[in-house]
Amino acid sequence: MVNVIGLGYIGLPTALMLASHGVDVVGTDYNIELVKTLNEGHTTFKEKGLDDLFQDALQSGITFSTDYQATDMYIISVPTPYDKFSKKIDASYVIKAVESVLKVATKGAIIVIESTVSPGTMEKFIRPTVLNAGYELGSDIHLVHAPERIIPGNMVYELLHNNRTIGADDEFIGNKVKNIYSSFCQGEITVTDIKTAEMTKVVENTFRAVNIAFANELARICRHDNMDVYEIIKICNMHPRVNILQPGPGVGGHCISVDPWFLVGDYPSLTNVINQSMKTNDTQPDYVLNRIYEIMNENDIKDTKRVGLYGLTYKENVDDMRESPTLQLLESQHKHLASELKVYDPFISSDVVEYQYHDLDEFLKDIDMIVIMVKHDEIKQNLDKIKGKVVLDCHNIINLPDVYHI
Ligand code: SAJ
Repeated sequence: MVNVIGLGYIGLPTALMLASHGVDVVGTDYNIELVKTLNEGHTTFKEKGLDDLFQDALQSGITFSTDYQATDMYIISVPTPYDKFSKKIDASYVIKAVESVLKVATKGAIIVIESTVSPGTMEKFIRPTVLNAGYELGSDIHLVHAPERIIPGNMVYELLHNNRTIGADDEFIGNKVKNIYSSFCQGEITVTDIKTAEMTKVVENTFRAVNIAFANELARICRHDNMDVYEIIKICNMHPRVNILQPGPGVGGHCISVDPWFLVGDYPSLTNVINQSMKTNDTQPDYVLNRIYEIMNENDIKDTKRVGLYGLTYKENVDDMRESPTLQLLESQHKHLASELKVYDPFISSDVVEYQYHDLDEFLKDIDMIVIMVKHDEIKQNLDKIKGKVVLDCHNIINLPDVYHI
Protein backbone atom coordinates (compact mmCIF):
# COMPACT_ATOMS: atom_id res chain seq x y z
CA MET A 1 0.00 0.00 0.00
CA VAL A 2 1.16 3.54 -0.79
CA ASN A 3 0.32 6.28 1.68
CA VAL A 4 0.23 9.65 -0.08
CA ILE A 5 0.78 12.45 2.45
CA GLY A 6 -0.57 15.90 1.55
CA LEU A 7 -3.68 15.99 -0.63
CA GLY A 8 -3.24 19.37 -2.31
CA TYR A 9 -2.70 20.37 -5.91
CA ILE A 10 -0.06 17.69 -6.51
CA GLY A 11 -0.69 15.02 -3.88
CA LEU A 12 -4.38 14.53 -4.65
CA PRO A 13 -4.07 13.96 -8.43
CA THR A 14 -1.05 11.72 -7.86
CA ALA A 15 -2.92 9.61 -5.29
CA LEU A 16 -5.94 9.35 -7.59
CA MET A 17 -3.80 8.41 -10.56
CA LEU A 18 -2.02 5.63 -8.64
CA ALA A 19 -5.31 4.27 -7.28
CA SER A 20 -7.03 4.28 -10.65
CA HIS A 21 -4.10 2.28 -12.05
CA GLY A 22 -4.40 -0.55 -9.57
CA VAL A 23 -2.16 0.62 -6.73
CA ASP A 24 -3.56 0.26 -3.22
CA VAL A 25 -3.60 3.88 -1.94
CA VAL A 26 -4.59 5.73 1.21
CA GLY A 27 -4.45 9.53 1.04
CA THR A 28 -3.58 11.33 4.26
CA ASP A 29 -3.88 15.00 5.12
CA TYR A 30 -3.91 16.71 8.51
CA ASN A 31 -6.64 19.09 7.32
CA ILE A 32 -9.80 17.51 8.77
CA GLU A 33 -12.17 19.54 6.58
CA LEU A 34 -10.30 18.56 3.42
CA VAL A 35 -10.41 14.85 4.27
CA LYS A 36 -14.10 15.16 5.15
CA THR A 37 -14.87 16.79 1.78
CA LEU A 38 -13.03 14.02 -0.08
CA ASN A 39 -14.78 11.32 1.94
CA GLU A 40 -18.12 12.94 1.10
CA GLY A 41 -17.28 12.38 -2.55
CA HIS A 42 -16.18 15.87 -3.62
CA THR A 43 -12.86 17.13 -4.99
CA THR A 44 -11.31 20.17 -3.35
CA PHE A 45 -10.24 22.24 -6.39
CA LYS A 46 -11.15 22.59 -10.04
CA GLU A 47 -8.93 20.93 -12.61
CA LYS A 48 -9.66 19.50 -16.05
CA GLY A 49 -10.40 15.75 -15.80
CA LEU A 50 -9.97 15.64 -12.01
CA ASP A 51 -13.60 14.75 -11.17
CA ASP A 52 -13.61 11.76 -13.54
CA LEU A 53 -10.27 10.61 -12.19
CA PHE A 54 -11.65 10.97 -8.65
CA GLN A 55 -14.61 8.72 -9.49
CA ASP A 56 -12.28 6.10 -11.03
CA ALA A 57 -10.07 6.16 -7.96
CA LEU A 58 -13.04 5.84 -5.58
CA GLN A 59 -14.24 2.82 -7.51
CA SER A 60 -10.75 1.36 -7.29
CA GLY A 61 -10.91 1.65 -3.51
CA ILE A 62 -8.88 4.75 -2.56
CA THR A 63 -9.60 5.99 0.96
CA PHE A 64 -8.76 9.25 2.73
CA SER A 65 -7.78 9.76 6.33
CA THR A 66 -6.10 12.17 8.73
CA ASP A 67 -4.06 9.23 10.05
CA TYR A 68 -0.61 8.28 8.81
CA GLN A 69 -0.69 4.64 7.75
CA ALA A 70 1.67 1.82 8.74
CA THR A 71 3.14 0.73 5.41
CA ASP A 72 6.37 0.43 3.40
CA MET A 73 5.94 3.27 0.88
CA TYR A 74 5.08 6.94 1.40
CA ILE A 75 4.81 9.75 -1.12
CA ILE A 76 5.03 13.14 0.57
CA SER A 77 3.64 16.13 -1.26
CA VAL A 78 3.32 19.00 1.20
CA PRO A 79 4.05 22.71 0.67
CA THR A 80 7.60 24.05 0.58
CA PRO A 81 7.26 27.81 0.93
CA TYR A 82 10.25 30.12 0.96
CA ASP A 83 11.13 32.70 3.52
CA LYS A 84 10.48 36.06 1.84
CA PHE A 85 13.48 37.69 3.56
CA SER A 86 16.21 35.06 3.50
CA LYS A 87 14.88 33.57 0.21
CA LYS A 88 15.68 30.16 1.67
CA ILE A 89 13.34 27.19 1.65
CA ASP A 90 11.03 26.59 4.60
CA ALA A 91 11.32 22.82 4.92
CA SER A 92 9.24 22.63 8.11
CA TYR A 93 6.17 21.02 6.48
CA VAL A 94 8.28 18.29 4.87
CA ILE A 95 10.18 17.68 8.09
CA LYS A 96 6.93 17.38 10.09
CA ALA A 97 5.47 14.99 7.52
CA VAL A 98 8.61 12.81 7.66
CA GLU A 99 8.54 12.81 11.48
CA SER A 100 4.89 11.70 11.45
CA VAL A 101 5.58 8.97 8.91
CA LEU A 102 8.57 7.65 10.88
CA LYS A 103 6.29 6.93 13.84
CA VAL A 104 4.33 4.33 11.85
CA ALA A 105 6.58 3.20 8.96
CA THR A 106 7.52 -0.46 8.71
CA LYS A 107 11.20 -1.47 8.64
CA GLY A 108 12.78 -0.87 5.24
CA ALA A 109 10.08 1.63 4.19
CA ILE A 110 10.68 4.05 1.31
CA ILE A 111 9.84 7.71 1.84
CA VAL A 112 9.46 9.55 -1.45
CA ILE A 113 9.52 13.34 -1.24
CA GLU A 114 7.61 14.86 -4.19
CA SER A 115 7.54 18.43 -2.88
CA THR A 116 9.94 20.72 -4.69
CA VAL A 117 12.98 21.32 -2.49
CA SER A 118 16.14 23.37 -2.92
CA PRO A 119 19.30 21.42 -3.78
CA GLY A 120 20.72 19.99 -0.55
CA THR A 121 17.45 19.98 1.41
CA MET A 122 17.40 16.21 1.70
CA GLU A 123 20.99 16.27 2.97
CA LYS A 124 20.55 19.22 5.35
CA PHE A 125 17.08 18.57 6.75
CA ILE A 126 15.58 15.22 5.84
CA ARG A 127 18.48 12.82 6.46
CA PRO A 128 19.10 14.34 9.94
CA THR A 129 15.36 14.02 10.71
CA VAL A 130 15.51 10.28 10.00
CA LEU A 131 18.79 9.79 11.86
CA ASN A 132 17.63 11.81 14.90
CA ALA A 133 14.58 9.57 15.18
CA GLY A 134 16.98 6.65 15.63
CA TYR A 135 16.69 5.03 12.21
CA GLU A 136 19.49 3.89 9.94
CA LEU A 137 19.35 5.18 6.38
CA GLY A 138 19.62 2.57 3.65
CA SER A 139 18.24 -0.23 5.82
CA ASP A 140 15.51 0.98 8.21
CA ILE A 141 14.42 3.82 5.92
CA HIS A 142 15.19 4.68 2.28
CA LEU A 143 14.88 8.25 1.04
CA VAL A 144 13.89 9.18 -2.51
CA HIS A 145 13.20 12.51 -4.19
CA ALA A 146 10.75 12.39 -7.11
CA PRO A 147 9.82 15.95 -8.09
CA GLU A 148 6.68 16.43 -10.18
CA ARG A 149 6.47 18.48 -13.36
CA ILE A 150 2.73 18.72 -14.03
CA ILE A 151 1.21 22.04 -15.05
CA PRO A 152 -1.98 23.28 -13.38
CA GLY A 153 -4.75 23.34 -15.99
CA ASN A 154 -3.49 20.18 -17.69
CA MET A 155 -2.46 18.06 -14.71
CA VAL A 156 -4.25 14.84 -15.54
CA TYR A 157 -2.85 14.65 -19.07
CA GLU A 158 0.64 15.60 -17.90
CA LEU A 159 0.66 13.07 -15.05
CA LEU A 160 0.12 10.40 -17.66
CA HIS A 161 2.52 11.70 -20.30
CA ASN A 162 5.36 13.75 -18.77
CA ASN A 163 8.84 12.38 -18.30
CA ARG A 164 9.83 12.09 -14.64
CA THR A 165 12.99 12.15 -12.53
CA ILE A 166 13.65 9.94 -9.53
CA GLY A 167 16.60 10.60 -7.23
CA ALA A 168 17.68 7.80 -4.90
CA ASP A 169 20.76 6.75 -2.94
CA ASP A 170 20.75 3.33 -4.51
CA GLU A 171 19.58 2.23 -7.90
CA PHE A 172 17.59 -0.74 -6.65
CA ILE A 173 15.36 1.53 -4.53
CA GLY A 174 15.18 4.09 -7.37
CA ASN A 175 13.93 1.37 -9.72
CA LYS A 176 11.41 0.12 -7.17
CA VAL A 177 9.88 3.60 -7.00
CA LYS A 178 10.12 3.86 -10.80
CA ASN A 179 7.93 0.73 -11.01
CA ILE A 180 5.25 2.33 -8.87
CA TYR A 181 5.17 5.49 -11.02
CA SER A 182 5.25 3.33 -14.17
CA SER A 183 1.80 2.05 -13.20
CA PHE A 184 0.42 5.21 -14.82
CA CYS A 185 3.31 7.28 -16.22
CA GLN A 186 3.85 6.71 -19.93
CA GLY A 187 6.81 9.13 -20.11
CA GLU A 188 10.47 8.25 -19.67
CA ILE A 189 11.54 7.94 -16.02
CA THR A 190 15.18 8.77 -15.30
CA VAL A 191 16.72 7.39 -12.13
CA THR A 192 19.57 9.52 -10.76
CA ASP A 193 20.96 10.63 -7.40
CA ILE A 194 18.99 12.75 -4.94
CA LYS A 195 20.90 16.03 -5.28
CA THR A 196 20.73 15.92 -9.08
CA ALA A 197 16.97 15.35 -8.91
CA GLU A 198 16.59 18.28 -6.51
CA MET A 199 18.63 20.54 -8.76
CA THR A 200 16.94 19.59 -12.06
CA LYS A 201 13.50 20.53 -10.79
CA VAL A 202 14.61 23.95 -9.57
CA VAL A 203 16.67 24.56 -12.72
CA GLU A 204 13.72 23.75 -15.01
CA ASN A 205 11.52 26.35 -13.32
CA THR A 206 14.38 28.85 -13.11
CA PHE A 207 14.96 28.56 -16.85
CA ARG A 208 11.34 29.49 -17.43
CA ALA A 209 11.41 32.38 -14.91
CA VAL A 210 14.53 33.88 -16.53
CA ASN A 211 13.03 33.54 -20.00
CA ILE A 212 9.80 35.28 -18.90
CA ALA A 213 11.84 38.03 -17.21
CA PHE A 214 13.69 38.53 -20.50
CA ALA A 215 10.33 38.87 -22.29
CA ASN A 216 9.09 41.33 -19.63
CA GLU A 217 12.26 43.39 -20.01
CA LEU A 218 11.82 43.43 -23.79
CA ALA A 219 8.25 44.69 -23.25
CA ARG A 220 9.60 47.59 -21.18
CA ILE A 221 12.24 48.43 -23.81
CA CYS A 222 9.66 48.31 -26.58
CA ARG A 223 7.20 50.45 -24.60
CA HIS A 224 9.92 53.04 -24.06
CA ASP A 225 10.46 53.47 -27.80
CA ASN A 226 7.02 52.51 -29.08
CA MET A 227 7.90 49.18 -30.69
CA ASP A 228 5.63 46.14 -30.89
CA VAL A 229 7.15 43.56 -28.53
CA TYR A 230 4.79 40.79 -29.65
CA GLU A 231 5.69 41.21 -33.32
CA ILE A 232 9.38 41.31 -32.41
CA ILE A 233 9.18 38.13 -30.31
CA LYS A 234 7.14 36.40 -33.02
CA ILE A 235 9.75 37.14 -35.67
CA CYS A 236 12.70 36.29 -33.39
CA ASN A 237 11.07 32.94 -32.56
CA MET A 238 11.12 32.09 -36.26
CA HIS A 239 14.89 31.77 -35.86
CA PRO A 240 15.53 28.04 -35.41
CA ARG A 241 17.43 28.48 -32.14
CA VAL A 242 15.41 31.25 -30.44
CA ASN A 243 12.42 30.58 -28.19
CA ILE A 244 11.37 33.62 -26.17
CA LEU A 245 8.34 33.34 -23.87
CA GLN A 246 5.65 36.00 -23.57
CA PRO A 247 5.60 39.16 -21.45
CA GLY A 248 2.72 39.40 -18.99
CA PRO A 249 1.43 41.21 -15.90
CA GLY A 250 3.80 39.27 -13.64
CA VAL A 251 4.61 35.71 -12.69
CA GLY A 252 2.45 33.85 -10.21
CA GLY A 253 1.83 30.31 -9.08
CA HIS A 254 3.68 28.31 -6.51
CA CYS A 255 6.52 27.18 -8.79
CA ILE A 256 8.05 29.62 -11.22
CA SER A 257 7.67 32.59 -8.90
CA VAL A 258 9.12 30.66 -5.94
CA ASP A 259 11.65 27.96 -6.87
CA PRO A 260 14.33 30.25 -8.40
CA TRP A 261 14.53 32.12 -5.09
CA PHE A 262 15.83 28.89 -3.52
CA LEU A 263 18.98 29.23 -5.66
CA VAL A 264 19.32 32.94 -4.85
CA GLY A 265 18.92 32.17 -1.13
CA ASP A 266 21.53 29.41 -1.16
CA TYR A 267 24.04 30.91 -3.62
CA PRO A 268 23.63 34.70 -3.25
CA SER A 269 27.01 35.63 -4.71
CA LEU A 270 26.58 33.32 -7.73
CA THR A 271 23.07 34.18 -8.90
CA ASN A 272 23.15 37.62 -10.56
CA VAL A 273 21.05 36.73 -13.59
CA ILE A 274 18.51 34.73 -11.59
CA ASN A 275 18.23 37.34 -8.84
CA GLN A 276 17.70 40.19 -11.30
CA SER A 277 15.20 38.14 -13.33
CA MET A 278 13.11 37.45 -10.25
CA LYS A 279 13.16 41.15 -9.36
CA THR A 280 12.03 42.01 -12.89
CA ASN A 281 9.12 39.57 -12.70
CA ASP A 282 8.20 40.67 -9.18
CA THR A 283 8.03 44.34 -10.21
CA GLN A 284 5.88 43.61 -13.26
CA PRO A 285 2.54 44.16 -11.41
CA ASP A 286 3.84 47.62 -10.36
CA TYR A 287 4.79 48.27 -13.95
CA VAL A 288 1.21 47.38 -14.99
CA LEU A 289 -0.16 49.70 -12.30
CA ASN A 290 1.86 52.57 -13.77
CA ARG A 291 0.57 51.66 -17.23
CA ILE A 292 -2.99 51.84 -15.84
CA TYR A 293 -2.40 55.40 -14.58
CA GLU A 294 -0.79 56.43 -17.90
CA ILE A 295 -3.73 55.08 -19.89
CA MET A 296 -6.27 56.62 -17.51
CA ASN A 297 -4.61 60.02 -18.07
CA GLU A 298 -4.57 59.58 -21.80
CA ASN A 299 -8.28 58.77 -21.81
CA ASP A 300 -9.31 61.30 -19.23
CA ILE A 301 -10.50 58.62 -16.80
CA LYS A 302 -10.25 60.44 -13.50
CA ASP A 303 -11.31 57.79 -11.03
CA THR A 304 -9.88 54.32 -10.41
CA LYS A 305 -13.41 53.34 -9.36
CA ARG A 306 -14.17 53.14 -13.08
CA VAL A 307 -11.29 50.74 -13.78
CA GLY A 308 -11.64 46.96 -13.47
CA LEU A 309 -9.09 44.17 -13.24
CA TYR A 310 -10.22 41.04 -15.08
CA GLY A 311 -8.79 37.95 -13.38
CA LEU A 312 -7.57 37.11 -9.88
CA THR A 313 -5.96 33.74 -10.44
CA TYR A 314 -2.26 33.38 -11.25
CA LYS A 315 -3.03 32.16 -14.75
CA GLU A 316 -5.82 31.23 -17.12
CA ASN A 317 -8.57 28.67 -16.51
CA VAL A 318 -7.45 27.61 -13.02
CA ASP A 319 -8.89 28.59 -9.61
CA ASP A 320 -5.47 28.96 -7.97
CA MET A 321 -4.58 32.45 -6.70
CA ARG A 322 -1.18 31.71 -5.16
CA GLU A 323 1.28 34.57 -5.82
CA SER A 324 -1.21 35.99 -8.32
CA PRO A 325 -0.05 39.17 -10.16
CA THR A 326 -3.51 40.72 -9.58
CA LEU A 327 -3.19 40.25 -5.82
CA GLN A 328 0.34 41.68 -5.99
CA LEU A 329 -0.95 44.68 -7.94
CA LEU A 330 -3.78 45.29 -5.47
CA GLU A 331 -1.39 45.08 -2.56
CA SER A 332 0.97 47.60 -4.07
CA GLN A 333 -1.89 49.88 -5.08
CA HIS A 334 -3.07 49.99 -1.46
CA LYS A 335 0.40 51.10 -0.42
CA HIS A 336 0.48 54.00 -2.87
CA LEU A 337 -2.93 55.63 -2.93
CA ALA A 338 -6.49 55.07 -1.90
CA SER A 339 -8.35 53.56 -4.80
CA GLU A 340 -11.22 51.29 -5.54
CA LEU A 341 -10.17 49.21 -8.53
CA LYS A 342 -12.95 46.77 -9.36
CA VAL A 343 -12.09 43.08 -9.67
CA TYR A 344 -13.76 40.04 -11.24
CA ASP A 345 -12.77 36.44 -11.86
CA PRO A 346 -15.14 33.71 -13.10
CA PHE A 347 -13.13 31.04 -11.24
CA ILE A 348 -13.30 32.70 -7.81
CA SER A 349 -16.71 32.37 -6.21
CA SER A 350 -15.73 33.44 -2.69
CA ASP A 351 -15.07 37.05 -1.67
CA VAL A 352 -11.31 37.52 -1.42
CA VAL A 353 -10.73 41.21 -2.14
CA GLU A 354 -12.65 44.47 -1.85
CA TYR A 355 -14.81 45.64 -4.75
CA GLN A 356 -15.01 42.12 -6.16
CA TYR A 357 -17.77 41.10 -8.57
CA HIS A 358 -19.17 37.66 -9.33
CA ASP A 359 -20.92 38.46 -12.56
CA LEU A 360 -19.19 39.61 -15.75
CA ASP A 361 -22.04 41.87 -16.90
CA GLU A 362 -22.35 43.59 -13.53
CA PHE A 363 -18.59 44.13 -13.47
CA LEU A 364 -18.53 45.59 -16.98
CA LYS A 365 -21.49 47.86 -16.26
CA ASP A 366 -19.52 49.64 -13.52
CA ILE A 367 -16.26 50.31 -15.41
CA ASP A 368 -14.94 52.38 -18.32
CA MET A 369 -11.56 50.67 -18.50
CA ILE A 370 -10.79 46.94 -18.29
CA VAL A 371 -7.36 45.48 -17.59
CA ILE A 372 -6.99 41.90 -18.80
CA MET A 373 -4.80 40.42 -16.07
CA VAL A 374 -5.66 36.78 -16.84
CA LYS A 375 -6.54 35.32 -20.24
CA HIS A 376 -9.39 33.03 -19.12
CA ASP A 377 -11.33 31.50 -22.03
CA GLU A 378 -14.42 33.32 -20.73
CA ILE A 379 -13.14 36.77 -21.74
CA LYS A 380 -11.87 35.53 -25.09
CA GLN A 381 -15.41 34.27 -25.78
CA ASN A 382 -17.02 37.57 -24.68
CA LEU A 383 -14.89 40.17 -26.43
CA ASP A 384 -18.00 41.79 -27.95
CA LYS A 385 -19.05 42.76 -24.40
CA ILE A 386 -16.01 44.99 -23.88
CA LYS A 387 -16.51 47.02 -27.06
CA GLY A 388 -16.46 50.75 -26.32
CA LYS A 389 -14.30 50.36 -23.21
CA VAL A 390 -10.69 51.37 -22.82
CA VAL A 391 -8.78 48.07 -22.77
CA LEU A 392 -5.33 47.30 -21.39
CA ASP A 393 -4.60 43.80 -22.67
CA CYS A 394 -1.67 42.38 -20.66
CA HIS A 395 -1.62 39.17 -22.71
CA ASN A 396 -2.09 40.33 -26.30
CA ILE A 397 -5.27 38.29 -26.79
CA ILE A 398 -7.26 41.04 -28.48
CA ASN A 399 -6.32 41.91 -32.02
CA LEU A 400 -7.82 45.42 -32.34
CA PRO A 401 -6.00 48.66 -33.17
CA ASP A 402 -7.16 50.77 -30.20
CA VAL A 403 -6.28 48.21 -27.51
CA TYR A 404 -3.44 49.14 -25.14
CA HIS A 405 -0.64 46.75 -24.23
CA ILE A 406 1.91 46.64 -21.42
N1 SAJ B 1 3.84 33.36 -17.76
C1 SAJ B 1 4.24 34.50 -18.45
N2 SAJ B 1 4.70 34.34 -19.74
C2 SAJ B 1 4.78 33.12 -20.33
C3 SAJ B 1 4.38 31.98 -19.62
C4 SAJ B 1 3.92 32.13 -18.32
O1 SAJ B 1 4.18 35.62 -17.95
O2 SAJ B 1 5.19 33.08 -21.49
C5 SAJ B 1 3.34 33.48 -16.38
C6 SAJ B 1 1.93 32.91 -16.18
O3 SAJ B 1 0.96 33.86 -16.52
C7 SAJ B 1 1.93 32.55 -14.72
C8 SAJ B 1 3.38 32.13 -14.46
O4 SAJ B 1 4.14 32.66 -15.54
O5 SAJ B 1 1.64 33.66 -13.91
C9 SAJ B 1 3.64 30.65 -14.35
O6 SAJ B 1 2.86 29.94 -15.29
P1 SAJ B 1 3.35 28.63 -16.09
O7 SAJ B 1 2.20 28.25 -16.92
O8 SAJ B 1 4.60 28.90 -16.79
O9 SAJ B 1 3.73 27.60 -14.99
P2 SAJ B 1 3.00 26.95 -13.70
O10 SAJ B 1 3.53 27.64 -12.49
O11 SAJ B 1 1.54 26.86 -13.86
O12 SAJ B 1 3.54 25.48 -13.75
C10 SAJ B 1 4.92 25.26 -13.86
C11 SAJ B 1 5.01 24.32 -15.01
N3 SAJ B 1 6.23 24.65 -15.72
C12 SAJ B 1 6.39 24.84 -17.05
O13 SAJ B 1 7.45 24.77 -17.46
C13 SAJ B 1 5.30 25.18 -17.97
C14 SAJ B 1 5.02 22.85 -14.61
O14 SAJ B 1 5.60 22.04 -15.61
C15 SAJ B 1 5.77 22.61 -13.29
O15 SAJ B 1 5.60 21.30 -12.86
C16 SAJ B 1 5.14 23.49 -12.24
O16 SAJ B 1 5.44 24.83 -12.65
C17 SAJ B 1 5.72 23.10 -10.89
O17 SAJ B 1 5.00 22.49 -10.10
O18 SAJ B 1 6.89 23.35 -10.64
